[in-house]
This record gives sequence, C-alpha cells and structure tokens, in this order.
Amino acid sequence: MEETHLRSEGADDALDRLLATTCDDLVVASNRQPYRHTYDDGAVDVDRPAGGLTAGLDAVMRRIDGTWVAWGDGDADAAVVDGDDRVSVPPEGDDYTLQRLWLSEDEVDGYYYRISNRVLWPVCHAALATVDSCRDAWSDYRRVNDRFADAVAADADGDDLVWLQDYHLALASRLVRERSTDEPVVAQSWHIPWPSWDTFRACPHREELLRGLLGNDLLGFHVPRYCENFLESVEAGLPDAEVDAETGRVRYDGATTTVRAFPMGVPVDRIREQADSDEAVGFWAAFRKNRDIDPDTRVAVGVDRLDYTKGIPQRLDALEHLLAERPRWRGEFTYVQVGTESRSDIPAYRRCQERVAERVEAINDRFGTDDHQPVVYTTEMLSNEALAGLYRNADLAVVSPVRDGMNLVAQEYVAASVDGDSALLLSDQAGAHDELGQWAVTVSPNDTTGFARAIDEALTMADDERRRRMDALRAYVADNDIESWIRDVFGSIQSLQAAEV
Ligand code: GDG
Repeated sequence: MEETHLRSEGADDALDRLLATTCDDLVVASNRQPYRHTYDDGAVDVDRPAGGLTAGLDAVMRRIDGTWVAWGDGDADAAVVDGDDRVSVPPEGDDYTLQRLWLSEDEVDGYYYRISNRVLWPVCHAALATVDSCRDAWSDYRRVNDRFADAVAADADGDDLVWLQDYHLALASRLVRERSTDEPVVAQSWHIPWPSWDTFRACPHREELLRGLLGNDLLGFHVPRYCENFLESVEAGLPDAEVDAETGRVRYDGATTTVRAFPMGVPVDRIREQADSDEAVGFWAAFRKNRDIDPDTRVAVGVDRLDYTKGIPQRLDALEHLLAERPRWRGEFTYVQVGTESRSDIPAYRRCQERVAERVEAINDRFGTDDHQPVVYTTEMLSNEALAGLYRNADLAVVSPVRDGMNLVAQEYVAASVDGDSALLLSDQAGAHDELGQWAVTVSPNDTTGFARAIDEALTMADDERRRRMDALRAYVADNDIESWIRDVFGSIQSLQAAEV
C-alpha cells in the first residue's frame, strides 16, 4: 500500500510505518470532537483535548493526514468551517481535517442525553435501576448514527480504514458498510465495559445494537472479560450468529467480526514531563497553601468526572469510617477530591453532585478543625500540568468506581508518580484492575469497613513494599502506553488484512 500520507518518518519510528502501511487514509468518527471553537468576548477561541482518548487519537491523526468526523458542539464551530463543514486542525499545524456534523437540539437530547447516557451507559455499567425508558429517543439515536455513517462513507475508499469510537456509534459500522461502494476496513473501539448477557438482556434495543456492532471487521473492548461477555450476548441474543469463542470470531449476515481485547493506555512520556514541569511544582505549592494542607500530613487524591459509576460517595463513606475508627489519622491525613462536572442535564448526575457535596461537608463538620479540613474538594477543571503535580505529590490515589473500564486516572497517577514512592488503591470493579490489580491495594467499593482498612494499609505499608509495587505498576503502564494501544489495534487490523489476501 502507498505511503502517501506519512508525515514524520524516522528509522526508529515503527508506529509511523505501521500507521502508513495499514491504510491509505484514516477516517475516525467519535461523538466528541478533538477541537472545539467557541466565542470568548467576541473572539474565536479553541478548546484542545484535555487528556485521555481524544488527546491520544489526536496524536495519531497528526501523524496521518486523515479525517475526523464529530459533532460540532462549539458555539463558534460553524463560523470557521468551509462550505463542506470542514476545518483543518490543529489551528497552528493544519495536520488533518475535522469534519463537523450539526445536530439539532432534539437529536442531541435523544441520541446523546437519552440513549447514549441514560440507556447504554447505565446498561453497560450494570446500573439497571438508572436505565431510562427513553420513549421515542431511539429514532434519534438511529438517525444520528445514520448521519455519521453518511459522512464517513463519503470519505472512505476501499483502501481506507474507518475507526469508530465508543458507545455513541453502535449502529454506525453496519450503516457505513451499506453506504460504501468500496469496502473500507471498519473497526470500532468500545471504551466502557460490556456487561454479562444477564445484564445486557435488560436493554430494550439489544438486538439492533448487537447487529449494528457486527458490522465491524474488528471490534475492540478493554479487557478479555468484556470480549467474553459480548460473545455470550451475541450467542444468546442473535440466534443466527455463529460464535467461535476460541478465536473471538463471529459470522453473521455473510461477514466476519473479530472481537479482541485492547487495554487502553495513557501518554506516559508526556505525563512524566508534566509531573516534572515548573507549572506542576508551582500548582502544588500554591494549592497546598491556599487549601491549608499541612506539609506533614499524608495526602490521598481522587480525580473523577462526577458520575455515579465512579463510587465517590462510597469512597467518602470509607474515609469517614477510617477517621472514626483510626483516630491517629485525624489531622494527619488529607483527602483531595477533584470532581469535574459532567452530564448535569441528567437527574442521576445532579443527584451524584449533590450527594458528593453533602458527604464532603458532613465529614469536614465532623472531623475538621480550625487548622485542618480532612477533605479538600474542588470542581475546578485543572490543567494537565496541575493535575500531574497533584498526582505526583499525593501519597496515595483512591480509584474506587462501582463499575468502570480501563480508568485512565489510575494509569495517569502511576505515570506521574516519578518518585516511585506512592501507592494505588484500585477497585476490583474496574477493568483496569484486571491489568493492574496484582500490584495495587484492592478495594471493594461498597465494603465500607474493608475499604477503610485498605486505606489504612496503604498509608502504613512498608517503604520497600510500596516501592516494589509502584515500580511494577510504572513498568506495566510504561510498556502498555497509548502508543502501544494504537500499535496493537493497527497490528490486529494488518493481521486481518493479511488473512484476507
Ligand atoms: C471513559 C471510561 C475509559 C478528569 N478531571 C480532570 C481531567 N480529567 C481527565 C483524567 C482522565 C479523564 O478525564 C477521565 O478518564 P477515566 O478513564 O478515568 O474516566 P471516563 O471519563 O469515565 O472515561 C473509562 C475511558 O473512557 C477511555 O477509554 O478508561 O473506563 O469510563 O484522562 O485525567 N483532566 C484535567 N483536569 C481535570 O480536572 N486536565
């Protein structure tokens, strides 16, 4: 295949070579866009990807001159696109094309707020009591997937690769296939858990979702357990499908989908640099001073979107139990919670925000003094450098979702722990635990007593044991970073292509 779009080739850069030899062109589609234009005092401003998935994919797109299709949700987005709704990004580099889709208010409500976030999110996180009935919203979800598929198919030729992201686009791969005259390879990464069939069967749209996802040539989940759950769901939910659990292949409607696990990683080198930066040092010094965090106290940190799956109230219960049962930590221990606002239009999220604020206040009322607040809470969105400074200076990270996928915060914390002397507490309900659990201190998020004991254990762990575990975590996270994830996905696509020849 031609290497027409290779940008930065270096002898040692195997990733560039892999990207260039896998496809002529790459078309990525996701709900969230990598750059968002907004008005600020009449001038146009650009928001950039803060972290996680979008930043990782942006780095790939900058290496290939591809197209990224996404919902244009910025108030100045329409002002900067050309006649075909395209804009070159990043603004200073013109490295690739961002193709924007405009969604009506009704479409945003039905596709994004209702089906994506009030049906699929709770179903996949096994929070069935939170699933909304969502009446006629399914037609919006279908229509928006259709519009994404139209945009993608218009851009993708036979030698191209279409890479769909996440649960917002579950129907898109089949629709792309129906619309494409050539046959691009279609892959999809699912970034949240896939539940057992016994849970998934509660989804009102289960058959259409399974059929939609089987339009992919390659379907990636975070860990092998989610692949097994998906294959089990296909077997039970689509009697016409032939499932080979050994190879992870499904034959359905004349085509084959390969199902694989790709545990997602984080940009380790960049996070290490951020943790070492002057801004990180400055942030931590100022934050500690402004929030009265005594330099002699031990510090734990939690960083989460304010989402009911992240288990923040349960974590605060455990912290309160710790302070009640182990008085030695009163005045000697500070827990910093960064809780960024998320999906506030949804009642379950507003309840989560209120509950977190109430629990923080109750603990500080009970155990706080004039000199010391045991819980420091901020809803401010921190810069990546500030976040890395916080991670680096915390003795402990508490990552305790009631259900979660790869949880990037756990990995970012490890990457930023450049001094190697901190500890990670990790919920056994996170997919990340399948990978990192052997070196973390494991918690069961709803077991308040055991959770409090685990925090105490992490705080009192012998130095050499803590270092041994953190060294192993750091090595794992460095070996399995975001580039390695992308290499694995593209490597699998190449294997599929080779098998077809
Ligand atoms: C979903 C899945 C899966 C948060 N506050 C700030 C900030 N963040 C960044 C973190 C991290 C990201 O947000 C959160 O990522 P998580 O993985 O922890 O959680 P979800 O948002 O639920 O992500 C998850 C992920 O998709 C990717 O596949 O791993 O399982 O649920 O990157 O750093 N970043 C900055 N300031 C903040 O205040 N800069």
